[in-house]
Amino acid sequence: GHRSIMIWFTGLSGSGKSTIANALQHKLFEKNISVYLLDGDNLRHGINKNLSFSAEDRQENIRRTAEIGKLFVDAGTVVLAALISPFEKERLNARAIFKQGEFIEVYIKCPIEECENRDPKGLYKKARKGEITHFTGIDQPYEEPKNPEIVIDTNKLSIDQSVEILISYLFDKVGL
Ligand code: GGZ
Repeated sequence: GHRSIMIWFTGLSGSGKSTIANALQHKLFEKNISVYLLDGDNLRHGINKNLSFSAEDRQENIRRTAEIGKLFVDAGTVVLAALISPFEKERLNARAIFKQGEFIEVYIKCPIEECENRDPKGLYKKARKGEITHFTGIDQPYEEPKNPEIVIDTNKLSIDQSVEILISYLFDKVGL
């Protein structure tokens, strides 16, 4: 057996949350760890499809994802959650659902200029043109985490390097 924990990724759109969470999921899977990825963008097609990008609905998005994650953790799974989760208060509420040491916040840090350069889905371009509103970093805030367990700077680190940092932390510090 192994410990079950929530690893919560926060960061701007295009910062690399989903990519890194996916790569980490595969690495853990290879090590025979029971792991499940809750990706904000995917959940918004199913259980969270009634939610918009208003501050209120993001709050509910974060709450539901944390509660679902808690169920998986109780069932013995390592859960990876990849959500922009832009508000510190809501991230702290998510953390509070879990036991001490069970919630690991990973800040996927990347300057907005770089995220906007990457713009993999063309969303920043649309937001600049006003075609989509309430876009994080453009016309809605992103509050940087104050006390994340880990900060990963994707402007400086490759995906492989980022995953290595996470794997070391999980096995050496968390004792997964
Ligand atoms: C932010 C938006 C928006 C707006 C659509 N603001 O980078 P992506 O495309 O693939 O992932 C983003 C996703 C954000 O959903 P989350 O559930 O992670 O957000 S939150 O935690 O704040 O509730 C982005 C896309 O949806 N997207 N419109 N206006 N991101």
